[in-house]
Amino acid sequence: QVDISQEIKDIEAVAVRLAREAGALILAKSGRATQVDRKASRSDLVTEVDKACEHLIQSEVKAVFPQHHWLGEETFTEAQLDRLGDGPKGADYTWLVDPIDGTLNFIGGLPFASVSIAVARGSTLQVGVVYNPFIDELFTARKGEGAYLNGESISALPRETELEDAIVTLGFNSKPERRKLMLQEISKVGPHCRAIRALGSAALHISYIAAGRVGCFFEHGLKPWDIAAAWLILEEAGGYVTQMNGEPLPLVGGSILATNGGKVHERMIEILN
Ligand code: 2AM
Ligand code: CA
Ligand code: CA
Ligand code: CA
Repeated sequence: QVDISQEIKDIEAVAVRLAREAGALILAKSGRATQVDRKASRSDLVTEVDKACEHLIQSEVKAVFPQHHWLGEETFTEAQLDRLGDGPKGADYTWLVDPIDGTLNFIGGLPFASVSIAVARGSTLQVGVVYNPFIDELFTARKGEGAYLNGESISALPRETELEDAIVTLGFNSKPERRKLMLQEISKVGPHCRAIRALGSAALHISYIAAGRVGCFFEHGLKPWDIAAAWLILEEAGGYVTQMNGEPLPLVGGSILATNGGKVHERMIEILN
C-alpha cells in the first residue's frame, strides 16, 4: 500500500491555484465576452473566456502532471467520456474540469458562476474544488478529509431536516423536453418545500448543500465536469448524491439528486417517482 495522501495534497494545491487563476479571468470578463458561439442550441453557448480558462488550467496540468488524463467541457472527446464510463481502474489520475459553470450568467453579467475542478484516482473522486470568484468563496474537499469553505470546515443540514424546512434548488437543462419534465417536477415538489431557487450553476448549488445553505439540488442531463467536484465536497460534508430514482449515479453523470441526506433525500425520491 503506497501512501498517496501527499500526492493528493499536491494535486489539490495545484487545483486550488488554477481555480483562482481562472476565476480572476472570469471576474475580469464577466458580461464582457466578445465571442459568443452557439454549441448544440441557442441556449447552449460558449465564449472565448470559457476556452481561455480551460486552456489555462489544462496547459498547467499538462506541465505539472504530464501523465494525468483530462476531461474538460470545452475540449472533451467521446473517447474520453467513454473511458470515464468504463470506470478507469488503478492509479491513473483524471482531471474533470468545467472552466465556467454558469456560462449564461457569465455572458449576461449576472455575478453567479464558478470554476469546477475534480480529480479522480481510478474511478474514485479524490479532490474537489469549486471557486466562485465573485464573492471569493472556495469550496474544497479531499476524500476522507472533510469539506471546507475558505479553509473553515462545513457540513450539510442535519439529516432529520424535513423537506418543508429546506430550500430546494434546481437547474433547467437547455433541451426543451427536459425543461418540460422539470416544470412538471417543480409542480410536484413546490407545495412541500420552503422555497425554490434556480441560480444557474450546478457546482455552486451542490456546494451550497454542503455548506448547509440549501437542502437539495436536482437537474437532468448533467455531465461529469458539472458535478464531480461538488459531489465530493457534498459527500465530505455529510450529504448524498444519487440519481432521481435513488439508484447510484455513475461518474459520467445523468439526472442528479443531491441533498443533505436523510429525510429530504427519501422524500424527494418519493415525490419525483
Ligand atoms: P454550463 O454553464 O457549464 O453550461 C444550469 O442549470 C447548469 O446546467 C449549469 O451547471 C450548466 O453548465 C449546465 N448545463 C446547461 N446546459 C447544459 C447541457 N446542454 N448539458 C449539460 N449541462 C448543461
Ligand atoms: Ca456549457
Ligand atoms: Ca457546467
Ligand atoms: Ca461550463
